[in-house]
Amino acid sequence: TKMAMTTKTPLSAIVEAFEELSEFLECQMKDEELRLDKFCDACSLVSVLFSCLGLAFKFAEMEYVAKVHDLVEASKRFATLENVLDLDVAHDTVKKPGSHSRNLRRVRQGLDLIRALFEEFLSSEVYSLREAASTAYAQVCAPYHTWAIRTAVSAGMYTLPTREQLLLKLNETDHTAEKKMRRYIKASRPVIEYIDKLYISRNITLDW
Ligand code: 1PW
Repeated sequence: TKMAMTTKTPLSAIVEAFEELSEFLECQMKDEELRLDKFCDACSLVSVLFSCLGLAFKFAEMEYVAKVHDLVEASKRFATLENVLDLDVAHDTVKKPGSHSRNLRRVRQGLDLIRALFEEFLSSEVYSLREAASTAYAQVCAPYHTWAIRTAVSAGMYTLPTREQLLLKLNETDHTAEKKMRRYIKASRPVIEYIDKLYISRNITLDW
């Protein structure tokens, strides 16, 4: 319909937000840092993808949304992602449950999970969403999750919508989704790398 053609789809909104972030990171002046509120705006849009996963992944969605919400709250006091890390480093709370730096690490995992999912999704036309999601999860999240969580996730995989159902929910076709997924993969990479560097440059390993 005409309406569908003129309304921005959720995937378009996500792609545009991450392209803006990655463009900023690519041409930033040395003294300009990524703003936390801007980062949160982009991350909030990704919640839509998690909400498309169905009831079995309600917990995953709530986890992601809760972590992003914590960072939105933090953005009222901290201007940049650097500021968040610096405070937690000073207080030795980077890995403390519930700390902003820990939640940032979780959100980063969510962004990377979607990147890996899209790569799997595009790697073959016959790939089911379940296969794509299982592979992406095994690569990005499983190494850091407890046995209980991993078990729940693998059971939940059987309840995922089909590839076609997901595209329908996102108001995309195979063709439109493919282009946007490629753009997200390209745009999210520098953002994820930037976040990793925040930790590494402060001598914090990423094995958690
Ligand atoms: C369209 C997208 C398809 C992807 C399907 C894969 C679903 C993956 C589900 C992830 C499940 C997350 C479960 C929660 C993990 C918690 O152990 C962790 N929270 C997060 C967000 O990683 C706990 O963090 P915390 O509170 O100990 O810092």
